[in-house]
Amino acid sequence: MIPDDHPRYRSLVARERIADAVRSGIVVVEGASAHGRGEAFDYLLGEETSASAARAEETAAAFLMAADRPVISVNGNTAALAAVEIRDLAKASGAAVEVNLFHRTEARMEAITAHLNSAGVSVLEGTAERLLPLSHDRALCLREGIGAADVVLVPLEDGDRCEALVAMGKTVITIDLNPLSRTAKTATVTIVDELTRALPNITRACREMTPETQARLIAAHDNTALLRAALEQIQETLADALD
Ligand code: PTJ
Repeated sequence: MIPDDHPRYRSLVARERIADAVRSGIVVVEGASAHGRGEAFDYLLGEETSASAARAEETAAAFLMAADRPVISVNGNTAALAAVEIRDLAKASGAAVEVNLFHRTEARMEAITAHLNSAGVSVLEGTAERLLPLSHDRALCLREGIGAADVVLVPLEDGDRCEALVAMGKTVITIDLNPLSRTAKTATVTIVDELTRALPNITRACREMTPETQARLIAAHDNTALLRAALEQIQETLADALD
């Protein structure tokens, strides 16, 4: 039991969810390590959505709403932490949801799909094909899902699939607390924010999007500026740490 007046309540609940999901096979042990890395970067970012992250979230919503075939790619960590938030974003944006795993087994595919279904997410199913030029199982995706998508949201991603999707001409949006990761540097839109803070903000922006705002955000988008702002945020946190 985590007392709700604990100063690190939110972080402890997230950690508990990851631990439970490791026990149920939804998250791999490596996913717990990825979560810890995210926590460390979140500390350095001040554990709140910065102005530049909020801008990235609005821009992500603009790209999702402008897409013909948007897809949200879900891995174990994302399913464990944010199944309900994924449901809400899928509904607000019209995006399809596909499970795509680095550590892929049929048992995990089924467990994650069942977990998402129980949160009200409708998950694309079918026969996955090796459609991406990658030697690992993230290459496996659905022809009518990620294969045909023009915009793909890939939270907590590893870099080479992001690169492959961009090379295929797709717009790739990522959510990654590490602004130095290969994914962060390669994606079209990088949201340097915590997953469960970022998703509701994107959903709200999708619901409120107007054609004018959508066009303005897409035209003005500069991912390097967003990454630079995230690094400046970390520098500020460090500079103010002992004040
Ligand atoms: O479920 P699978 O088999 O597909 O495996 C998923 C993991 C996460 C194990 C796999 O994709 C992986 O190894 O990812 P990486 O390369 O560790 O990248 C994960 C990135 O997400 C890291 O840069 C973390 O800082 C970041 N991250 C971790 N937790 C969060 C996060 N970013 C946003 N919100 C979080 N809660």
